[in-house]
Amino acid sequence: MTGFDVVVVGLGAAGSATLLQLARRGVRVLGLDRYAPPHAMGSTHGESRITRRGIGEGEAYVPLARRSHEIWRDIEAETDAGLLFEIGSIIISRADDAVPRPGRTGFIARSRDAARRFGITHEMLDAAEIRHCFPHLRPSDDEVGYYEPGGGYLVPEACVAANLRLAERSGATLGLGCTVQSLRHERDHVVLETDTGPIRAARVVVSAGPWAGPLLGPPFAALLQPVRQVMHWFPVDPDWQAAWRSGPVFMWPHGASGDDFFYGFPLIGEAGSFKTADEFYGAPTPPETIDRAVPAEDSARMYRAHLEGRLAGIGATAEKAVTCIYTVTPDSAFLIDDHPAIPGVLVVSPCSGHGFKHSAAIGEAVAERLVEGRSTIDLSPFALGRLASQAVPAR
Ligand code: PYC
Repeated sequence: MTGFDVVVVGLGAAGSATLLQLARRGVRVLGLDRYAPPHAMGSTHGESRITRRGIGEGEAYVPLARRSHEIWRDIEAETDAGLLFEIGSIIISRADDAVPRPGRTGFIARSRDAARRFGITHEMLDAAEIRHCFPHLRPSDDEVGYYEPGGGYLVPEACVAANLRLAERSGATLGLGCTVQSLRHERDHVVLETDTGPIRAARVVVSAGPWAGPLLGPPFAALLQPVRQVMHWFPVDPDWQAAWRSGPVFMWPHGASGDDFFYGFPLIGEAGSFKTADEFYGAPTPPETIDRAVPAEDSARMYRAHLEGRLAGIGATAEKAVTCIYTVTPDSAFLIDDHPAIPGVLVVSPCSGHGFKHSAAIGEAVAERLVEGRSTIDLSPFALGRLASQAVPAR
């Protein structure tokens, strides 16, 4: 196959957004995926993803989250799809978490400071106020909340499907069920060897999530580590469903170090169970060999470690549990940069478990970078250089 200006490899959150933005700019673009997105094999499934704008992971992300909300509203208007639900978001943590510190601790302080700096509407709530506003959330007296009324959740499968539908409408070609086996630079183009034959293009965007590392080779194979995660759905008692349906999404660092962490969603639609998860940074697990079964004991541990005593009106036995994959960098920040050894290849890995909310704007920024040579939103904080000497996840 020839005749494409750009091939996007991997059509999850960032890849589908990039495909759409390139097609809208008149670029002859082909999108490849080994499955048929939206699918449940990578990092873009599970019915919901948190979104918020006062981004405690770093102020470089704030413009991405804000712009993404605008783009999703535009896509909703074009497609009639329900993508973004601004039902509020809250981060609950110990009051001393209001003091900035590195890592998960200080998350509230960094979120609040970002919100102040960028004029994002927010409120600080004490424990009694949290319990009053959201009776199903039961912080202890020494905990506080950072509340953003404009936070909420995105529906990842609907976002990806809408991106792909609109991209095709703008002229993009989709190659689904196609696996890219290798990439190499030849003269003035990149050759992608795939299981359906070679493809040539001037530029290639690799947004292949947990499949990116092995495809890209050094140094990315060591820097992008796929890690298994589990999402659990627990039932809500009928008497509590109204409270649970009204929101917000929540993130809750706790424990002595503040490094115990879980997050969750309200009841969505007609569902009688809510989604919740913690984060686990065990041994890297390639997507091909990841154990997708979840033993009941995993959900029982989730209940005991995080939910019991903090959430009211819920059952102790999960109704279902589903695995997904984080692709983790050593510093948990995004990695978006040119491949130093394969000219023409741009690596787009907005990852480490906090990427979805930024993905619409990432797609736009990557398209601008490819078409115009620079992006309106600065992507330099996500450059490879910062990781040059790190190959092992630090988290
Ligand atoms: O980025 O909001 C987020 C998030 C919550 C849990 C994992 N990621």
